[in-house]
Amino acid sequence: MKKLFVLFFFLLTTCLIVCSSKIAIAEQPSDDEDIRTKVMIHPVKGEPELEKMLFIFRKAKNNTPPVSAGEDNPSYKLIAKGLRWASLPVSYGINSSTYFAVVEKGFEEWDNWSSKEIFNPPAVIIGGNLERDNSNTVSWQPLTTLFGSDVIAITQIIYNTRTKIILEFDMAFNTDLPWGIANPAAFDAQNITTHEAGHVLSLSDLYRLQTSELTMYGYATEGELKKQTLGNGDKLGLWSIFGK
Ligand SMILES: [Ca+2]
Ligand SMILES: [Ca+2]
Ligand SMILES: [Zn+2]
Repeated sequence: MKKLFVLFFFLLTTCLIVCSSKIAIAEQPSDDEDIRTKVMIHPVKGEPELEKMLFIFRKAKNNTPPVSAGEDNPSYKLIAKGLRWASLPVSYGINSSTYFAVVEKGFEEWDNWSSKEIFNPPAVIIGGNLERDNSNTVSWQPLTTLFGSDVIAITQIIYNTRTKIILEFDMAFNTDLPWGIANPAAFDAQNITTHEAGHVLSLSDLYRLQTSELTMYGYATEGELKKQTLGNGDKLGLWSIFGK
């Protein structure tokens, strides 16, 4: 009788462990599922071959990354194979004097790991929008009304679906949230820029918790700085587009 009880207890414990680990696996967000809710694709008026793709960068949920998460994770995801700028370097303008230098650093982090010159030094601009106007812009704008109060930033790229040439990008940072430079209570402008610049290169977001230390991980928090420096997967993605 005692043996039977021990066996029963053993089976019950095993079942509980297996079941709970199954649930934990099921809760891991898959890249594709999450991307469907955070990427919007629109046609471009009067230009039937063109498409706009909008990436929406949201505040992190309180998920604890597994111990296996690290900067050496090799994951990356391309928006589409063969999508590219017709010529380099890409020129762009920034509408903020406060964050001008750190935004440039965010873009240049990708240049630092490539033998290609990908981005020109930025220009000072006034305004900035998400319009198809042949000008690549980085601007601070209120985004909460249109995209929700957890939206940190958005990046839009416009490309030709037939030739796969990227024609334009526009990036906007939500002025309804606190911004700063290495300020624990605010979103770090360089940290967020480095991530958003990955979309300009045609890299997509990653959502699996194992990728949480990479620049292209699709969530960020106030005070976070880790996206300023590329991880292994980010570099592998960069090199898959431009060569090493
Ligand atoms: Ca450069
Ligand atoms: Ca534009
Ligand atoms: Zn993103």
